[in-house]
Amino acid sequence: MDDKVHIAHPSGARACVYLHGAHLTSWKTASGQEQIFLSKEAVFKPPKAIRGGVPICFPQFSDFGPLETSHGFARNTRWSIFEREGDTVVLKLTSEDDNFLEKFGCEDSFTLSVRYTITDFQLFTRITVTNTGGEEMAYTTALHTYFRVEDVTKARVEGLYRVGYLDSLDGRVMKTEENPCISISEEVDRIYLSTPPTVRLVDPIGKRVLTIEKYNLPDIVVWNPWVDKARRTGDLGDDEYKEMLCVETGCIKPAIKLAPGTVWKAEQIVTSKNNVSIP
Ligand code: TA6
Repeated sequence: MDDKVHIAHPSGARACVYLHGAHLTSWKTASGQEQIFLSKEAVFKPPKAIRGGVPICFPQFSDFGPLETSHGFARNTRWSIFEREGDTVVLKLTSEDDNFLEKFGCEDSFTLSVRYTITDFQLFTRITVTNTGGEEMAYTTALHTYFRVEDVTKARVEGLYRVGYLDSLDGRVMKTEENPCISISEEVDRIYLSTPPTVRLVDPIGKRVLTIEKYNLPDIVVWNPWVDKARRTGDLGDDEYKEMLCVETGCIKPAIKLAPGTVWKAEQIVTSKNNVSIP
């Protein structure tokens, strides 16, 4: 059985999703432009997470949870296809799919689904978590999206002005964003909390503006490894940090608490404006 699914839109837009981690690795808009970064060194061999694309961090983001596995296990596990038609695919992972208790210490009973839909210039990602157990479950989650940029030193993130963030490069001390636009000239690893519903990623050299809208995903991580961390990352080319910028929407702090038998939904909508001239 193939390990990836292709979805397409009549406009010519198309995307590719691996069953391994329900991992979107490519999204091209109707203009044919690739919006997602994928490392040339990426390893497509479970249980290694694919470097680039959209790793789904669940049931925890980084070490924001009890598991030893950073970013949880959903991104390293094979999901199954639940629904598929044209411009949409729905993939599912349930706690019955594997022994996540023995392997990772996860005691929860859950169903996790992700629904990708594309239009000519938009990517809709809807996440649904159902607590199928008899106990409350707590989790953190994020869409760890590696956006493609032509030159990260010229790119910027807008919309986080005066938002508080945990600086992962400084003991996760709480700081406030003092710049209306976030630009990248060194390693950046920040967890912005309780962010506005919409932010923008501007890629002047690529002539693209990506508008990221989110529902029920209050937090945003901005990450670029820069030179040294890129060199230390085996599945990332030394210079590839220049072509990527992670803007990751999620629920990181506080964790989500889901009562038995209840459902949690969240959605991210990315709209890409291509061939725009940007000052
Ligand atoms: O989202 C930012 C981050 O938590 C960074 O600290 C860095 O570790 C990145 O994720 C990549 O993590 P990974 O486990 O995929 O190498």
